[in-house]
Amino acid sequence: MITLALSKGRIFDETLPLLAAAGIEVLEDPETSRKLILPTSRDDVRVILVRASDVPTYVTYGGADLGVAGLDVLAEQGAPGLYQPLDLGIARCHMAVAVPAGFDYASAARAGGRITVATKYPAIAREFFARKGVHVDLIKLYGSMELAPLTGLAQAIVDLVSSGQTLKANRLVEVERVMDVSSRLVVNQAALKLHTAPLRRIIDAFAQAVHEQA
Ligand code: PRT
Ligand code: MG
Repeated sequence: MITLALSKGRIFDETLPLLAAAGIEVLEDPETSRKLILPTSRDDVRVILVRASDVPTYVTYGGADLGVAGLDVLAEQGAPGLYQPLDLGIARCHMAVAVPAGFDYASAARAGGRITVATKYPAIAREFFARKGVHVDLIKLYGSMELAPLTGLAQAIVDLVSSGQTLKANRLVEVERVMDVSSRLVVNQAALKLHTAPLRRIIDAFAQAVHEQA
C-alpha cells in the first residue's frame, strides 16, 4: 500500500489533475467526507489528509510514503532527509513583508534598525532580516497575521500573498518579497528503496504532467 499525504484545500485540489495523469482517482471528496483516509481507484494507493504543516512530518517518519508540501513549510521546517524530486508548480504564491499603508518601513528596516514582526514563519523571517542587518523581534502566530499590525501587536508581518486581496482589504502594503513559493513533491527515502517501482511510476507521471503544463 502506498500512502500519499495531502492537505485539504488548494493543495488537494491542485494535486488531483496530477494524480489523474498518474491514473489515480480519489474516490471521496474531502470537503464532504469526514474520513481522513481516502480510497483511490487503485487498490494499492490511498490518500491521507493532514494539516499542510504536518505533511513533512508524516513523510519524514514514514506515516506516509510521499506527500505534497509548500516550499514555505519546507523552508521553515528544514525537512532534512526528505527527498524532494519535483517542483509541482501548484499552489503558487510568494512570501512577503507587509506593513500598514503609511508606515515608514525604510527607516525601521535600515541596517542596524529594529522592527517587530508577526509571522507563522519565524525561521525564514529571522534569516531574512539577519541578512539585511536588521534586528527583529519575532512574534509567532498560527494564522490571521494581517491582524497583527492593525492591533499594534507588530509593526510588520511576513506572510504569503497570492492575489493581494487580503493585504488590500486590511490596508496593508507589500514592501519586500521574501521568496517565491510553490508546492513540492516530497518522498520518504526508505520507502523509495523498498517500493522503488510503484513510487517511481507515480513520480514520473507527476513529472510528465508538470512538464506538459509548463
Ligand atoms: O489552513 P491550515 O492552518 O490548516 O494550513 P495552511 O493555511 O498552511 O493551509 P492552506 O491550505 O491554506 O495552504 C497550504 C499551502 O498553500 C501553503 O503552505 C502555501 O504553500 C500554499 N498557498 C498558496 C497559500 C496561498 N497560496 C495563500 N494565499 N497559503 C496561504 N495563503 C493565504 C495567505 O496566508 C493569506 O492569508 O491566503 C491569504 C492571501 O491570499 P490573497 O489571495 O488574498 O493574496
Ligand atoms: Mg489556511
